[in-house]
Amino acid sequence: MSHSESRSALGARVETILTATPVTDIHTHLYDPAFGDLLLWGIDDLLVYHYLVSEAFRWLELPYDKFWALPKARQAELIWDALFVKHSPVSEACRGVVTTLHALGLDVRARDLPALRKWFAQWKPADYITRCMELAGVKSICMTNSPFDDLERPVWEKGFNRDERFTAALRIDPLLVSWGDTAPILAGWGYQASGSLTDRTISEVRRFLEDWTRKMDARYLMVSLPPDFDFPADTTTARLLAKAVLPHCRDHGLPMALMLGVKRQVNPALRMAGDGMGRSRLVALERLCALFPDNKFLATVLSRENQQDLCVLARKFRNLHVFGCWWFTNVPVIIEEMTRMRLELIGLSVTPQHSDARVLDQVIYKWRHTRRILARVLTDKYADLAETGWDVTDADIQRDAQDLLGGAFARFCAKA
Ligand code: RAT
Ligand code: ZN
Repeated sequence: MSHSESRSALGARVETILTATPVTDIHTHLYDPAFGDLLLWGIDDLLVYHYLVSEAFRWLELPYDKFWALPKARQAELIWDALFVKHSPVSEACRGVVTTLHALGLDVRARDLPALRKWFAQWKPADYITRCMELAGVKSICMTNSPFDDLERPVWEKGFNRDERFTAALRIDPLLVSWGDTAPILAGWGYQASGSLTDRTISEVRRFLEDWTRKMDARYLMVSLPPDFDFPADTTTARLLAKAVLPHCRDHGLPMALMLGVKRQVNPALRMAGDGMGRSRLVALERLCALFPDNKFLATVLSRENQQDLCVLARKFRNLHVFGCWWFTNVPVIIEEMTRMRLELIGLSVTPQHSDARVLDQVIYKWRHTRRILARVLTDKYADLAETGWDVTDADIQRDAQDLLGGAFARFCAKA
């Protein structure tokens, strides 16, 4: 913003450049089209998204099991009626559906679910993927891939031609958080793993990680952990991390993503919508970064109260990369605060957002909403600089936008 440039002109420049900069979506629950029906899309899946299920139950009176016994279309109708017809869809997850429909060119004023269904029915997944990625400005989508998922595993085992827009991340929650149940599963797959963490078991866990890292061509490994996760600690989680997972990641130059603060199944009757959250002990992450300087960590945390501590850790450890406004933090009030805080404390070596999309169409709203906030925050930062005469050129803005939308992440992953 030179002396002659108004704030609104600067804002328009930033917004135009951000919109034109394609993003690498580093964490989603979407699938390469080769996985067939595992890739969810369309109005009914948008409506039965677990974020909306928990909101709908605030109004619904029918028992949980009656709801789950209904076909998906009926569940979608109940959610539509409760959250979009009987009340205004102001929550972020509801607004997301409306933004998505609008961006797709649908008339949202009609509030006509049968008409919406008719429109979606004309699409073929292959074309629809391209359309959604175009509208979202997304160039590459990282999946969450679990060898422990019975629907997903056979597809990997059989092999398929990869769609180059979809990359993989190896998810290992069962291995790290429920070893007691997982050891026999590994044994059933031919790995000589026993309940106690003997040297033999550790090397077999490493062989398992090797096999799946290769099969998936995984870009990183990942786990979500509860608020009370500690390190070092006399727990199987901590021991498996230290002895098997981190040495594997180090040897392959792969980051380990830690998603901290989830309390699984606070209300199991809500199924996938039943997870809660808590404040994490970030001293565990501090020790991991310090004790494993040759490892790279990606981290995102659920609790708002943890966000400043996380930024400060990133200032101390260059083997830590902060990413995303995860799940319950993915609401504008918190995204804006977190993004400002991150830029102010760490600058541009951060990945401010991932979509966490579970339904393909969601990438449209997740990235439209995020880009708008990013534009506001970046404009404020540039405007502050402009007061000193430090003007940003379009090329500067482009470079910064690329860092935020995948460039900084790629550089971190490529680091030795
Ligand atoms: O945001 C979500 O959809 C959650 O259900 C979780 O999947 C979370 O993102 C995770 O990856 O554990
Ligand atoms: Zn996720």
